Amino acid sequence: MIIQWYPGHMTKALRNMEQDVKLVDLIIYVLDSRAPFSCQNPQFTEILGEKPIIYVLNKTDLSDPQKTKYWQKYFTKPNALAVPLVSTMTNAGKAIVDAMNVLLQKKLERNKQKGITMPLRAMVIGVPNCGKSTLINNLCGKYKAITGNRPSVTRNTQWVKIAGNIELLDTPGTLWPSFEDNEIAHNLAYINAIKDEVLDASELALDFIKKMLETYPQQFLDRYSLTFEQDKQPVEYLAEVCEVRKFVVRGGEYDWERGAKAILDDFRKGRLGAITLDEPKEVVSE
Ligand SMILES: Nc1nc2c(ncn2[C@@H]2O[C@H](COP(=O)(O)OP(=O)(O)OP(=O)(O)O)[C@@H](O)[C@H]2O)c(=O)[nH]1
Ligand SMILES: [Mg+2]
Repeated sequence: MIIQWYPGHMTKALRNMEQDVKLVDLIIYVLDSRAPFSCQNPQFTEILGEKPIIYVLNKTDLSDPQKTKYWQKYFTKPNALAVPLVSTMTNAGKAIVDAMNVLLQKKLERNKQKGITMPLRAMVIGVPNCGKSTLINNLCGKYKAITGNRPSVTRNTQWVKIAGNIELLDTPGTLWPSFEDNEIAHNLAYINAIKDEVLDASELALDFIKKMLETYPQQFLDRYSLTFEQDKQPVEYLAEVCEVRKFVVRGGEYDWERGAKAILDDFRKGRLGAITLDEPKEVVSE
């Protein structure tokens, strides 16, 4: 299946980012820790330039802790820190403020010496539905930015003030015009960064089952009390899920779409257990 989703509001959002980046001291780049590599927007590289970055590996309540450790190292670079996080947890934002203080230490000291009281500004960016607005609300302790469990909830940029003379810019989630790597496109679809309406749920679920059998077979099989058999095809597993769940339509046919959506929903809500879709790419030194 070829996956494509690049609505007009994302082009606009990106153009705004090109302007707003000039106003900020730092970037808070939110990645979904279940697919942090896939969440990297190739268009950002040029826009962000040399700005310090906090990579937030968000939703670690849903991802594989071993792989998160790897990705944390991977995204720790000169001038960039990586922070694993659960943005929905009270006080989770403190780790971000701490990271901000580390990355901007020199600037903060200079400002202090000169008696400058300018606010620190950060732009919060990332793919749709990765938790940008939730993180901002966590940091300000109030529901200032609209959130929702579907992609493209935030449609306009919005400045939000938080304690410590810090201002955060919420931005709409953005993707890029074409996914060169189909696996990346699929990972983004599985984590619900791509609108479900542009996807074929049954096809997506079959691809997902194939991936689960390769990477987390036991977690997948256990969820539906299925047994592994060599040569059993994804479609046969999907049929069994429909059977177990009694997803049958009139005439006794399986309700394939309902079964497909149930599997994707189980993954998205963490009911298949802790799963990370992006495999470590290379050895990262300790
Ligand atoms: N399990 C879990 N869910 C989270 C976490 N952070 C955010 N969410 C949920 O993810 C969904 C999307 O959150 P938003 O903050 O609206 O995401 P966003 O990045 O602002 O999305 P757009 O504005 O659409 O780009 C919401 O249902 C949040 O409750 C987390 O750490 N763990
Ligand atoms: Mg948002």
